[in-house]
Amino acid sequence: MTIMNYKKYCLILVSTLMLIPYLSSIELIAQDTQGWRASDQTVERLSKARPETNYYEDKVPEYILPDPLITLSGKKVTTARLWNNERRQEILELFRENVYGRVPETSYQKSSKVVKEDRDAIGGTATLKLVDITISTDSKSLVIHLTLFTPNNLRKPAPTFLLIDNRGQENTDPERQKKSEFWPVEEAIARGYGMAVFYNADVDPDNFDDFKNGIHGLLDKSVRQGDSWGTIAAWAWGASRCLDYLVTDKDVAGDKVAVVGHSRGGKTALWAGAEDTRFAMVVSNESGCGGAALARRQFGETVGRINTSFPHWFCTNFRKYNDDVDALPVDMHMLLALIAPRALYVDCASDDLWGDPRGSYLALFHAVPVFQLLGINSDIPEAMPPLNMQVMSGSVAYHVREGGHNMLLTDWNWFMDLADVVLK
Ligand code: GTR
Repeated sequence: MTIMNYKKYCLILVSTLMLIPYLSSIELIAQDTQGWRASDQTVERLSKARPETNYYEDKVPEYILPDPLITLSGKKVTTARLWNNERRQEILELFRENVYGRVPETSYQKSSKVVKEDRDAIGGTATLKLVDITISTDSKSLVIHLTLFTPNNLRKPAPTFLLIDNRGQENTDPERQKKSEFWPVEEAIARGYGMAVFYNADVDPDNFDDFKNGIHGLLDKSVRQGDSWGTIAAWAWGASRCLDYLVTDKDVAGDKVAVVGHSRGGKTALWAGAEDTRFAMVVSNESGCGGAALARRQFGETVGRINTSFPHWFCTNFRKYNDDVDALPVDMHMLLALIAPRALYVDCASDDLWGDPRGSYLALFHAVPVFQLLGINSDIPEAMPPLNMQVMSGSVAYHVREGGHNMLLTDWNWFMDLADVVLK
């Protein structure tokens, strides 16, 4: 099935329902229009591979989500003013305290230097810049290597995607000898977008060494606390340092930068967008647990599991909820609400049940009231869209792509469809 927007999907749904009296088989209708659900074979196969993990919808426990629009003191948030002045900050603090951790206040110096510029890249269609962003304290320093392509034929600064690369530099070859759908520069340039990328390990290596290496080694105080930042918060901070440079580059529209991440990078993109409201758009590709997926559903990867497998990603306070996720004072719909009213794309893949496509959609659904409060005309149904069909409404969009855990050109094209509406 090809891509369709939400309006078209609703039109088909309504016209199909009107046909009900004339069709002999209701099953046929259900198949054509029903929202995505995981195939039974996939559920069985994944359950066999990980018997301790729940992949069955009917085994999802009952849960109650905290209301993003009621303050801790019980006030109903009915105005944008109350959201902006009180509730947003309250939720941000809850995520800092309980999930991702706080950035230390240690002072540091920062400088950026364009170490290579080629105005004739990609057959003359683009300008390439390699930028070294150096972060230093009195005793140590590290360099974040930013690669940036911008289209040459635009008469104005380009809206730009900044990818947090968690997959290795073979996906982001500045020479364009190796091409990867994970970062499809040529296609984005052709559609009028800049493409920037940094490698997450430049900021903090993705391994647990008790927070000695990377930016932790530069900025952490000697004794870490339960709310000290983890590696995801460090990567998100790195994305903001790249944005510091991008807003100064005359080829980039600094107020139109979208931060994009896949999986652990998707968790990071969401947190970067929550912490740094200069990002005009956030793309969370298959971010799963600790990203867009509702933690309380305990479907696929759980809080207990992720904190055990990846003890460095979150703050240590998050471990308190390993066996009692209902005690968590937030859930991930509130993280998505922190992006409002800016643009937000959440997507999943049909075989990636570990990342809970339904839980991610529901998080978006339950975040939408905040977008509405802030004046965005977003309205999505509680039922999921069918496979390979995009729901786009106001500044939010969602799709489930057929296939496995990855970020492909198909996904990027749909991200750019939302960007065409909100960033151009
Ligand atoms: C998995 C992890 C997920 C996801 C993924 C990835 O091992 O359990 O949360 O982040 O890695 O980043 O590809």
